[in-house]
Amino acid sequence: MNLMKTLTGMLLATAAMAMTATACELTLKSSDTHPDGYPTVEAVKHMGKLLEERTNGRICVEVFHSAQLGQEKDTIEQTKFGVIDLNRVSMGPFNNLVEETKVVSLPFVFKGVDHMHKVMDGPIGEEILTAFEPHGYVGLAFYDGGSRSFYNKVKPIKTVEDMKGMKVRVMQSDIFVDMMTALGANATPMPYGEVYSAIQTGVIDGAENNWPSFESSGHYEVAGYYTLNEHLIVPEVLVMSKASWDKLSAEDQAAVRQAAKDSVPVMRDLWTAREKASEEKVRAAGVEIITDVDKAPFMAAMDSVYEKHVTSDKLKDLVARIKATD
Ligand code: GTR
Repeated sequence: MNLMKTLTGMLLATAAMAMTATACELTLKSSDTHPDGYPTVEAVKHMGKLLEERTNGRICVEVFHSAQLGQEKDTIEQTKFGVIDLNRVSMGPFNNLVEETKVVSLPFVFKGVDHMHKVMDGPIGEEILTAFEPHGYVGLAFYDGGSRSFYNKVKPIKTVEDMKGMKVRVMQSDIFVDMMTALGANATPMPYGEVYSAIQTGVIDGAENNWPSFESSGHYEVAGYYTLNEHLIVPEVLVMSKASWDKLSAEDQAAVRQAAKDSVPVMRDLWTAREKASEEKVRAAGVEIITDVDKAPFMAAMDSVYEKHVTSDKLKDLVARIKATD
């Protein structure tokens, strides 16, 4: 009996020790608007796994997906104050806060996804990551956001003229509002989470996004026309709250940065696969996909957007360097 007691006691003590050894001293709270399984969500989970391994279980990441912590614009504010530690968002909602993010949110600024990768993986990308810091964020890594195209519930859009008078939701950034106005449409800035019912009830006619978001949000169920005009390639960003960052040792900061960087190739593979799967799902659902679009008139209409938003020497220089990257 005594032996049993001693053995049980020993086992319990070992279990408790094992638990202490693996228990996270710090759990970083991370926000994402997308559902579980979405490439960005999985990439941040992967980053967390790497970080946990590399800090011997001291630092962990918990991803709150599906906008559990709020819509992007609100979570960006909460991140500034350290209520949220990590945040994976589009660059769009950062435009009005960090002006350098505007240059990679301009319509048709990238020639394609490969061009975007080249720019974001190089010195311009580094400069943009650094630009977050004075605003209370630490830029950690860029993720893919594919090409964004228009979808709506009214008619197949084939030309710029077809955009006239259409009520289209955009992300909450002045660039996108001006982009729609330049195309003759009525822009409605609105949080992502409100778009489905806004299309369904006819508050708006449509919106614009990439294949995975069009599919995972269910917008394809209420907007039956998708025009592949690919007006935007907006990279996504993973930021950390500067307030949370400052609490870490230099060594742990380096570990966070490295784990974030190492999640990028994983994200890109997941993204490629998801784009294909989402396209298949949307096509199978019977959405009319308009591919015979002449992009030139859409591009030509963007001059006024560049004139209005690319005003400082800093932004002019960045845009010129993006265009010169090949
Ligand atoms: C998605 C992006 C989200 C969000 C959304 C939107 O493509 O991944 O971060 O910005 O678009 O349109 O609001």
